[in-house]
Amino acid sequence: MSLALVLAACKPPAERADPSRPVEVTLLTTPARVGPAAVEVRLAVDGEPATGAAIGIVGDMTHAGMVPVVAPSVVELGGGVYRSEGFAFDMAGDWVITAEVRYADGVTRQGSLSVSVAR
Ligand SMILES: [Cu+2]
Repeated sequence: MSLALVLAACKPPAERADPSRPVEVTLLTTPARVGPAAVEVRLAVDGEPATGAAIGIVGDMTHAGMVPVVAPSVVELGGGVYRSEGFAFDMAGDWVITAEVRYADGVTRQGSLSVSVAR
């Protein structure tokens, strides 16, 4: 328990939830299976769609010893909606997809989604 508290305390400000800048991560390819998967990220700032942001999408498994999967690119569709290109799950199990966002004004935030991936 004390370890969890220490880890939580060490999180940089960018990883904390910010109600004024929600980062909504959605898996469009369902059910989640090993292979290509489309990930969508929706951004808003104070209730308005956030355009012109740069986003990196990374998938990590919850067990040790795995190389993270990085989406080669993320395209902006407009209206605060962004979509990964080339992301793929390479193993069945529990994953956390993290979107690292840099807004047009330079502010950074993160959003994440936990996914159970089937074979
Ligand atoms: Cu794994």
